[in-house]
Amino acid sequence: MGLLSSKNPQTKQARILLLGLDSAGKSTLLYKLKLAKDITTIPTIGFNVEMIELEKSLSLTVWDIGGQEKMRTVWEHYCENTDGLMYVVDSTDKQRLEDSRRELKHILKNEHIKNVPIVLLANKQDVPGALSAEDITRIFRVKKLCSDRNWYVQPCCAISGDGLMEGFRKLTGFVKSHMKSRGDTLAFFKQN
Ligand code: G3D
Ligand code: MG
Repeated sequence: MGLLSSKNPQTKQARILLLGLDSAGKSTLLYKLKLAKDITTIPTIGFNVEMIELEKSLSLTVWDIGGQEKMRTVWEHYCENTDGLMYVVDSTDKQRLEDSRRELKHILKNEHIKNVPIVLLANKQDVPGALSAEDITRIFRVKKLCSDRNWYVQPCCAISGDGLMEGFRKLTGFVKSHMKSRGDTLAFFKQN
């Protein structure tokens, strides 16, 4: 695992937090994107960091913080300077949906990520009986929870990779407009 810096000096860097309960599929999807192949995952102890460049102008540094109960308490320490959130939900783990929603609701209150865009990944769509992206949107009450930011719920399967690029592309678009609006605000303050 390495943190590569982009060769193109014009490339902007965005910091993305990849969150979700343990076993949601965070590490699987990160490595699927990075290596474009399946790997055997081990439970994340501490964190993994990977750099993903989907387009020339923006490079995403994705922080995969562990989702075990004791790690969730440190999520908020990683919020500063975050430009985008990717929140992974195990769409088959109906027993822990409420836990997942509660953790998301809690982290979204963090001042550092106010208005920061989010994509929720409704993962494990390959499993029969998995809840759909629409189900997750409704059960998580996403419209209300994320009313102060851009959001999108993307169905995916981290093992096959289906939906992953779509989810990260959506987030990239959100992050670019978020960075632009933040830049515009800074420019406004400099002028006035
Ligand atoms: P985490 O990093 O969020 O804790 P992992 O989760 O990436 O370690 O994944 C936890 C388990 O879920 C792994 O299985 C992994 O293979 C499985 N998984 C991840 N994504 C998918 C998916 O889209 N579909 C299916 N069917 N399984 C998935 P194991 O058996 O190694 O615990
Ligand atoms: Mg992991």
